This record gives sequence, structure tokens and C-alpha cells, in this order.
Amino acid sequence: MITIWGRRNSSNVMPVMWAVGELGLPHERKDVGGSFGGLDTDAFVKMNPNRQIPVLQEGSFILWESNAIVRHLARVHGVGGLQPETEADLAHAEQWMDWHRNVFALQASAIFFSTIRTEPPKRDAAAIARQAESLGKSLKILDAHLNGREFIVGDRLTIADIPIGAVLYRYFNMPIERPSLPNIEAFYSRLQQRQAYKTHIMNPFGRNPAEWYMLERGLPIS
Ligand SMILES: N[C@@H](CCC(=O)N[C@@H](CS)C(=O)NCC(=O)O)C(=O)O
Repeated sequence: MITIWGRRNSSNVMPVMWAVGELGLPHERKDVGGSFGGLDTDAFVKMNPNRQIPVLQEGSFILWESNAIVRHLARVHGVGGLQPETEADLAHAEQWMDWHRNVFALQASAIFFSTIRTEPPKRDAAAIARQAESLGKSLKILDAHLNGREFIVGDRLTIADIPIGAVLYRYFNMPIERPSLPNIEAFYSRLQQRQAYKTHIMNPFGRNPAEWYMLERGLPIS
């Protein structure tokens, strides 16, 4: 049995849960991090000295770093599925996973904190507009790559799609200006048809810190 440590609304827990869902793996998820706390206990720090989520636990095997967890799950459980089949596809999948970490997630997360995680009166509209424009330019690179392709690598969903696809839900639901990205929009529409994407990624995150907190705790918002 796999245990995933981490609250479900964490941007780094979500791709791991999506991979677990795509692979149909029996699992449990434990709410830690954010308002649940629990990252500073001796037991957790022993698992992840970075005091961050997600952490994968499988018996005595412990793994942290979300993209490493997604790669591990695909290698061990996803042959013929999430794991790319050729060396070239694997190399390109890893390239896009690094792009996710160093470009897309970095920029999108900064905007998420400037918008949803900041009280509306304290938001800096000019700075947010600059951040959104810069992210839009980065996404033009992915949009061009997706021209004529159904998935980021190969002809089925792989580890290349998981971290990037997870951030797309936030990108398309944040209150920002977005350029025309027709190939990404088509890709995002296809992802939204997948049950595991619906379950683990398409979870509303609210419009402000108060709503974010309520949703994190599973409480209704008005
Ligand atoms: N590069 C790490 C980043 C992990 C990370 O930043 N996790 C955040 C949540 S998204 C965290 O643990 N924050 C503290 C908290 O949730 O309390 C990964 O991909 O796993």
C-alpha cells in the first residue's frame, strides 16, 4: 500500500495524486502541510528533512520531490502506461519535467501567491500583469510544441504531461490576462475528460486566502 503525505490542494501533491489515479494504485493520502501542519514533527522530518510535501511512503521506502515521485511511480508501476517507451521519449519527457519545475511552475506559483493567496486590497495589479505577460511568453513555447501533438511526448499520456497538466488547471482559473494559446487550450480540454484529472486536479481553490483555507479544510464557501 502506498501512502502519500500531503494536503490535496498542494500544487506538488496534486500531480502525484493524478499519477496514482492514472495508474489505479491502491493508496492512502494523509493531510499534512498548510493549515494541517505536521511537517515539523520528528517523524515527518525523518522522512523529509526539507519539511515539505509530498512524500511517498511504501513500506520502508521513502521518496520526496514530486517530479521524482511521478517518475518513480511510472517506472515501477507504469510500464506501457505513463512511462515513455523509447530513450528519446524518456529524455524529452524529463526535459519537459525540468521545464515545468524551472519555468512554468515557478512563474505560475508566483502569480498564484500574488493573486489567490493575497487579500484583494493588497494585490499589486501592475506586478501581476507583468508576471502574467512573462508567463504567457513562456507558454507560447509549449503551445508551439503542442502544435499537431495530442500529448507532450509520444502518443499517449506520460510523465511529461503530469506536472505541466496539473499547473494548467490553476493557470486557466487564475484571474489574469492570458494570450491566445490554442494548442494548450486543446490539450487542457483533453485532460479535462480524464477521470483522474477531474478527481485530483480540478479542485476549486477559491478566490482569496479565506476561501483557500475553507476549501483546504473541506468546508463550504458562499
Ligand atoms: N520541489 C518540491 C517542492 C515541495 C513544496 O514546495 N511543497 C510545498 C507545498 S506545494 C510545501 O510543503 N509547503 C509547506 C506546507 O504545505 O505547509 C516538490 O516538487 O516536491
